Amino acid sequence: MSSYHPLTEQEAIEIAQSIDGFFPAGASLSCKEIGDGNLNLVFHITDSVSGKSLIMKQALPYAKVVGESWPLTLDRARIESEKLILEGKLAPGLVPVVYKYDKELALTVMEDLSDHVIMRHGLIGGTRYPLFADHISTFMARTLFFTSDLGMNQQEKKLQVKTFINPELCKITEDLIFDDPYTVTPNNNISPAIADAADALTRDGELHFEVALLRDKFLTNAQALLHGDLHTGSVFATPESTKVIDPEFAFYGPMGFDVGAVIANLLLNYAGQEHWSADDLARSDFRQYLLNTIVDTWKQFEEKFRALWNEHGIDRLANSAPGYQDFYMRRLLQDTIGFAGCKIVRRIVGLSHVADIDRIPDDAKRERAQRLALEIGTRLIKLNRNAASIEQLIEEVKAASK
Ligand code: SR1
Ligand code: MG
Repeated sequence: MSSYHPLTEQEAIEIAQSIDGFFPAGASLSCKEIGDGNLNLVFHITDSVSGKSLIMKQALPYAKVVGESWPLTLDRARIESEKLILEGKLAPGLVPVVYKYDKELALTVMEDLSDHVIMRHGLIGGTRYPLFADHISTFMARTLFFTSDLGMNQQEKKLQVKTFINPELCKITEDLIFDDPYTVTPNNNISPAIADAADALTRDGELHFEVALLRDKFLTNAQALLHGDLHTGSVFATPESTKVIDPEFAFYGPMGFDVGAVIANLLLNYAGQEHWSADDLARSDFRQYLLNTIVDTWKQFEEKFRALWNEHGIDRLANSAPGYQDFYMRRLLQDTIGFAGCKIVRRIVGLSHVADIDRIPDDAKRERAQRLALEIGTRLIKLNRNAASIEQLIEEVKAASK
């Protein structure tokens, strides 16, 4: 079974049975393909007698969301498994355990997190995650700091840049986030109700200037090893636990792209709260919770990143130049805000949307949510290089919501 082909559920069971010592000998396993993402097959394999279970994720040689006309490298499975293993060392307990990686089959076998829910779905259902800001800020501070030139041997880092070169997946991001929303292309997915707002995106020179700068940063700034797709669909959560999954877009890029992704997806849920009626107190309360989570996430991230730098910084000049750390952190905040804006805009007019908005059944409310998200996204993009505090982001969100 070693040459590459998409697995059947029965074949996935046979592979699971061959993993030494995981399931009891002779166990009668069940398997269900549960992948609901854009790119891969995901098999959930269980043994009802022992209660043991695992997940097998197999890359397809094309983007599932579009079909075989969009070929995609299988090497992303290697990148994902190697990044997950590294994250497990840098941020223990915050990612699933990898049991096995099969290069031929582009297959990663990992811990089953079925006792968690995809955070995007949890937020849509109104669940709050009081420990999320603490967990995700730890994850980002540790994975970004210790893979950057501030926190690891700078020659080893260059070798790691080579290992995690990921041109095909980066191209998806470059097109879908930093190009398509600002032009007319059949790749976009625009509701007719917001055609005027989408059209405005293609004619806004000030916006294009800022997006071009952010695109350049994404293309050229190998600052740290990113997760690369850190939205709330890449997080399994319970109120007590957070597990980051799906790092197949990992590559060396600007740190603010990961931090911005987290904030963008909290704000997409914020916009999706249009679902509830305007006088619903619960709506404004949940929105306030989301804004508080954004502020906590940034503040805790900054505090933890600075603490790691002060304790483990390896770059003499970066450690000692007066004002350098403050300058670096301010630039990182600005990048975070700019990338957050880009990630919001792409989920409204680009190829791939989010359920936080699209699941709103009422046409008028969904349109209001889309327009609000675009207003927030474009404001953040225009704010980015002038920002000096996370509170300025919150002010823009509040101004857009009026
Ligand atoms: C064709 S892939 C579309 C999107 O899904 C992934 O989660 C990434 O966000 C990508 O842009
Ligand atoms: Mg994914």
